[in-house]
Amino acid sequence: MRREGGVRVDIVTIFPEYLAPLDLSLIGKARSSGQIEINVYDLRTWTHDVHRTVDDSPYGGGPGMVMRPEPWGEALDELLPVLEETDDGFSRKLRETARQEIVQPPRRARVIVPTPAGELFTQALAHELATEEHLVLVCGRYEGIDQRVLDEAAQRARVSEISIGDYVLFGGEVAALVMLEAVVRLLPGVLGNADSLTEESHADGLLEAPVYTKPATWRGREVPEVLRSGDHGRIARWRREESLRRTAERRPDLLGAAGNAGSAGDDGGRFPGSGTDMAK
Ligand code: JAH
Repeated sequence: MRREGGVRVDIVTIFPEYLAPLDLSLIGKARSSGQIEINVYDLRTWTHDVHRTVDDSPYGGGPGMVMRPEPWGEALDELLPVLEETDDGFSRKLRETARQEIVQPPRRARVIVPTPAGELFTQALAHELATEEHLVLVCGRYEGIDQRVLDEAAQRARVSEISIGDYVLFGGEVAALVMLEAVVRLLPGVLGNADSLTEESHADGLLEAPVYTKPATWRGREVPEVLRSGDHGRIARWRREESLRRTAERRPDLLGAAGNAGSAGDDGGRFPGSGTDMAK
């Protein structure tokens, strides 16, 4: 059973072994400590023919195969609860109770479909997904899933087709792993405080400054003096400047984003591209 405030994740795929990394490291730990429930299902369990067929040729022609709707339909029938909603947003079952006490209506599940044709996955979306109580990740293969599956699921759940970037994979499994990793590390109690602070520092939408550890000199290369100075104000200014320099160089698209235009602080007219005495 899901603990209060916890999250349940169901993943459907024709390659359950692809999701084996979810047993490892911090996600594995979050699972075994009950902070998150993750279930992986083989789509072929919802097939009925002897060959356990999940694909067929595309209507309209074209290359490759498309995932047939029937197994997906049965899978989602089983995984998505049917919530009979009334106009007030409450299921009939909860309606009487809701009149008497403050009770939240049951929240519909969130279905995530990894696809290169989706909206872009961002840290903001990771934060949003971390507030859900039931995520269903639908991993397609081949040329994708018959669209009617997602259209029908949208009557029982909130369906989002999501891309993790502009490239094509063999299927949605690895993209599902990426999204889950981004979400699980945001769940309360999964990370220590130090890491939560790292998250805070990303809130300004800039790339992080370079990092160093001991030894102070390695193969003739020195750690920048400022980081060993103990002057926390100077260190903060240096990191800010390095962040801005990196962002301008590697991701100029991020500098137009809210909060960053004209936030160069004391490097005002020099930034970007003017040389300073900073280590590089
Ligand atoms: C490929 C189903 N944005 C990354 C991404 C996500 C999913 C897929 N490809 C790329 C994919 C084939 C079938 C999904």
